[in-house]
Amino acid sequence: MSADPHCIFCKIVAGQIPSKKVHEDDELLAFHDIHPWAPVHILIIPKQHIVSMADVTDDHAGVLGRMMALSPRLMRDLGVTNGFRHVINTGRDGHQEVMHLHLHVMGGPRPWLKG
Ligand code: DGP
Repeated sequence: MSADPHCIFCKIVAGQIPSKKVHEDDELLAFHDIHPWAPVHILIIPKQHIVSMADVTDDHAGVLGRMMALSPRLMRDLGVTNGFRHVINTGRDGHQEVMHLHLHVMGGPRPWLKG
């Protein structure tokens, strides 16, 4: 799907809203979450406007795999050495607030890692 002019993350992709980027390539963008739940908390997003996991089909397997595969390198680059956590929220009941698919990657020594 093409960019949604009302989508915050599409605006971040377009450079219309600033972000603390940690990675960018043709397909993906990664940046620090504005409300971190952990000492290191980044979001990895497809540049393409995919609303949520509920919209994912087999055609998205490649981009989803590359989102996951990117995460260990970014965590290493950010100094996370003792493990990290992935979260994808989907839809209203899944606590998704921003309707552009994103992978939360969180690391650092915190009690939340025990939950
Ligand atoms: P979720 O509940 O999974 O949709 O989480 C959305 C996350 O996006 C939340 O942790 C805060 C983050 N977020 C929302 N708006 C912005 C923004 O403008 N910039 C950045 N960097 N993060 C944002």
